[in-house]
Amino acid sequence: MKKKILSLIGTGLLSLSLAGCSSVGLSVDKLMHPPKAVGDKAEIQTLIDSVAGEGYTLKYPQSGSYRSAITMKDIDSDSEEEAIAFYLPQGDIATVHMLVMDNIDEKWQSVGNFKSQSTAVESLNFCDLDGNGLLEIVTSWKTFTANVNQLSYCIYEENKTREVPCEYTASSILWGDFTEENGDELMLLSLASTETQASATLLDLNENKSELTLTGTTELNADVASYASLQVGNVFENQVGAVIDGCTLTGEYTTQLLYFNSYFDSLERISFTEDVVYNQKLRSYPVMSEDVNNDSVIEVPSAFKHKIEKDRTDVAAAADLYWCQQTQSGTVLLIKRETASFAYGFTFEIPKSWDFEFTALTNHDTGEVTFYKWEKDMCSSPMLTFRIFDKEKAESTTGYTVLQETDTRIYTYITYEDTDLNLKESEIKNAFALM
Ligand SMILES: [Ca+2]
Ligand SMILES: [Ca+2]
Ligand SMILES: [Ca+2]
Ligand SMILES: [Ca+2]
Repeated sequence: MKKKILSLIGTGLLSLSLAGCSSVGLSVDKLMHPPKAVGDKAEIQTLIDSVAGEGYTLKYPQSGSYRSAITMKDIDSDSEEEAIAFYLPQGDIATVHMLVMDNIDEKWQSVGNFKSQSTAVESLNFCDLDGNGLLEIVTSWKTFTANVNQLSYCIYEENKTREVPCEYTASSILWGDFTEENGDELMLLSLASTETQASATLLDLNENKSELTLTGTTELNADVASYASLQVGNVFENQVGAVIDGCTLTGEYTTQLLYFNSYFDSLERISFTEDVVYNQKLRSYPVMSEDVNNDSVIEVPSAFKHKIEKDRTDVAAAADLYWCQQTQSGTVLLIKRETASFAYGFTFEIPKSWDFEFTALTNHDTGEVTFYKWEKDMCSSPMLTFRIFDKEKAESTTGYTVLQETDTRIYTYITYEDTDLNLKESEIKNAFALM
């Protein structure tokens, strides 16, 4: 949890605010793929100039992993990169072109030029639907309707790129081997809009590679207004699927788990129906699903506020997180419970030995998060205090045990006598993690 809980913040796309959330595309870790050699770069530029004509504009995909106007990628697995460029010819307003280029016999040349009916590129993606180890190009084009993007699907073979007819639209796309045979499938995710229902659709390529075929489809939660995090991974033991963390119009987060059921030959959504307190449908904290115990199954967080006495204003309740693993049968396994301080950016894993009620309260004036036993609807004895020292203030940490330091803060703790804390120093250190 420590690394990924707010991993999207670095991109500036996700706000800490509980009131609202922004949509994001796929991971943005590979934004730039510039040509390796200056010579190649210049040749590619010359080629685009000659194909696109005078006064064209380069266009940049607006989301996804590839955000350059010119993307370098080895599509056909020959260890040499091909180049893909998007441009709008001069005088046009709604026909962005996708130009595919390859270096054949020491010369960069056009191996496909496709004219869209779009003013902008949403994302450029590569997947392998026929499972031959060579990538296909899936482009998502913006339309005039928000969250409805037109898809195109191209195959590059024998120095030629050809387009396979594709009438599908999607808000976002994912791909992976969801059927666990015959290469990837493409998963189209659509948010509810004036034109579309909230749904997921699984597509594959037919045998003679002439059309995309429907492998499965399922309805999705129509209250989800944007996607906050999309992942492909194990949704329960030995079952790959899609984990969709979404944000509702009212600013709450919710998770949907999808997988392809080979027995019933259908795309299924796991319903969060088991009646246990921590099996939560909506959460107000921006915590995304993540594999928190490294067993390769992705856990879904439920996030609550800790208990606090009525009318208290000197302190605020910290977050109480339950990391849950869903199962095919609908039962839920509790994997880990943590207290999280979003204000100070740390988590503390709750030890199994705490079989009593407790709470964790934050005092922003003193920089402290304190765990108390909770009895008769109120805090009783304090057990453990994390104190976060601001380095700028240069206060003495004497009496506190230091856990970790960042550029601006020193994280420390103290314990109290005669409590049920029941933790050694090493256990406290192990349970503590920065986000
Ligand atoms: Ca290549
Ligand atoms: Ca392929
Ligand atoms: Ca497959
Ligand atoms: Ca896990």
